[in-house]
Amino acid sequence: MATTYFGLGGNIGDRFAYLQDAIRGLADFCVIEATSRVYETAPVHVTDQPRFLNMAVRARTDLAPRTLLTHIQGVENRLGRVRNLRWGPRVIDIDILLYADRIVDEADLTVPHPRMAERRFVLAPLADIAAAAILPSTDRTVSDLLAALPPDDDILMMAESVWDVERGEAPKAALSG
Ligand code: A4P
Ligand code: MG
Repeated sequence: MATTYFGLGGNIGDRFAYLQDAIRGLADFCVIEATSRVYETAPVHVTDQPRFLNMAVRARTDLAPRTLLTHIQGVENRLGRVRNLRWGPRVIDIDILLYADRIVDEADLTVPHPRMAERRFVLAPLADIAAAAILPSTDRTVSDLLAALPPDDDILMMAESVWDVERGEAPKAALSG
């Protein structure tokens, strides 16, 4: 089995519930090993849209990267993801950030995720569960990359956890928004 890291984000509807539903969907074909804290982040690229909730997930899987991509797109579609504007509002986006120490460079799949090193909304949650992970083909860890970003205080920690890894379910405590 390979260890993989996912970045999750969404900015429409009950953002906590969509994160939890996404993890539940991932658990159908991955073993969920750890989940990060949840952060509220300012939208990047298309800035005139609601603020996002972002988090990261560590999982183990038997699926090859391309098959994994097909499966995560199935989860996005089941949760009602509509693809219109690139970088626009969405109920859930699931990106493959890292897959073992593999480099994948294909037309519709790039791993490590091509923009992750510049994005606090990716690196801050990822550092919660993978601070020492090294970006393949570099000698930089996730925490090195995070420390190299320009300062930005427009990121809020919103929840310690939205998933009980031991039980494989959302914790009872209510979260919404
Ligand atoms: N694709 C290629 N590599 C990957 C990968 N490693 N993981 C392809 C997942 N998908 C990958 O993605 C478009 C295509 O990327 C897919 O068909 C797949 O073949 P998409 O999810 O359909 O569209 P998208 O998410 O709008 O595009 P993209 O390029 O993935 O956008 P990003 O880079 O994910 O950015 N601001 C904040 N604060 N928080 C966010 O989460 N997200 C975005 C989207 C913009 N601004 C944001 C956030
Ligand atoms: Mg995406």
